[in-house]
Amino acid sequence: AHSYTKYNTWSEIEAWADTISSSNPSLLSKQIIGNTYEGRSMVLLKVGKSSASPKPAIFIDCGIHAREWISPAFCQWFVNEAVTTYGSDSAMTSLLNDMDVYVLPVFNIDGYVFTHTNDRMWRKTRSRNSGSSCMGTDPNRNFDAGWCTIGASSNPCSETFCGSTPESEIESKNVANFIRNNKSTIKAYLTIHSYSQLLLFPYSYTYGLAADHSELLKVAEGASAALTSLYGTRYTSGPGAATIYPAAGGSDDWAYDLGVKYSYTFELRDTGYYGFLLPESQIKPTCEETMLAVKYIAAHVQKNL
Ligand code: 0X9
Ligand code: ZN
Ligand code: ZN
Repeated sequence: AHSYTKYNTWSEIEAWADTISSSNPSLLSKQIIGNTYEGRSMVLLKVGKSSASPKPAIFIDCGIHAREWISPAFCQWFVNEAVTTYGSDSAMTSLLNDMDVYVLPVFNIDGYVFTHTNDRMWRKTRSRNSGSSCMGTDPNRNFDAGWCTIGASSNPCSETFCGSTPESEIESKNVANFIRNNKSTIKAYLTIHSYSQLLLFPYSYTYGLAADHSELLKVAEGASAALTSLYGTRYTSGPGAATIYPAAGGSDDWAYDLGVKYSYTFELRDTGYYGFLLPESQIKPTCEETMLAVKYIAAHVQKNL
């Protein structure tokens, strides 16, 4: 059965998305943005008070990398916090009155399923590569942002294989199409990964600084401070290339260059003791502290609409 404090399977998440959206029709709606390589439906939840006119929005995705299980757990937590605190928490109420939040609970569903059934440490998609017996592409090297120029591999057997072309993966294409189609409303793009306790922003495909570098840094530092205030978890913020490593083809850089100014990558707990195998006992504290950072960024975006 589904629980917010365990790592749910894809079938539990899919059923949860149905239940929570039917139980909260005034705040939640569900749509399918396309299918995965193996034919699963990519479920997207729109969280926000219904309104006659289109609202500005924040897009959040989780589970780009299959083995980073704390990430989908956070997206589920966020949706639940939104529906349970709307009407009592003033920041959440104001946010959902003024904006919509699109939440993609699992981006790389085929990979996520594979980590439950075959290989807990799988990272990539599960597509076939012509001329190779190695499977999958790194979805976070598959976006059209300096594609495959640095920190990515053209070898299908690599964990950072960039794919045969930008958006060669149907999952990347579906997400990119959704964001392109809603470009005029999407004001922020947040993508949730693990691990390392970092809050990254563009660029990662170059050491050059983003045009909005100083604002992005200031907001990241405020968000990190909010996160730390709960349990003392320490985060480092900065541009991807200098803070973690240069790596092209990421969704954050792509969204930023499309015009989504507030583009951030979270690397959640921990710093490597458990790594990708973060115990379920850490789901609640990790999600609660991350909520504070996400709400800090959201409030800044809302204030600057
Ligand atoms: O390498 C990645 O894709 C991310 N780290 S992870 O350990 N979750 O794989 C960092 C992504 C930072 N942004 C870009 N490289 N664009
Ligand atoms: Zn990742
Ligand atoms: Zn809470």
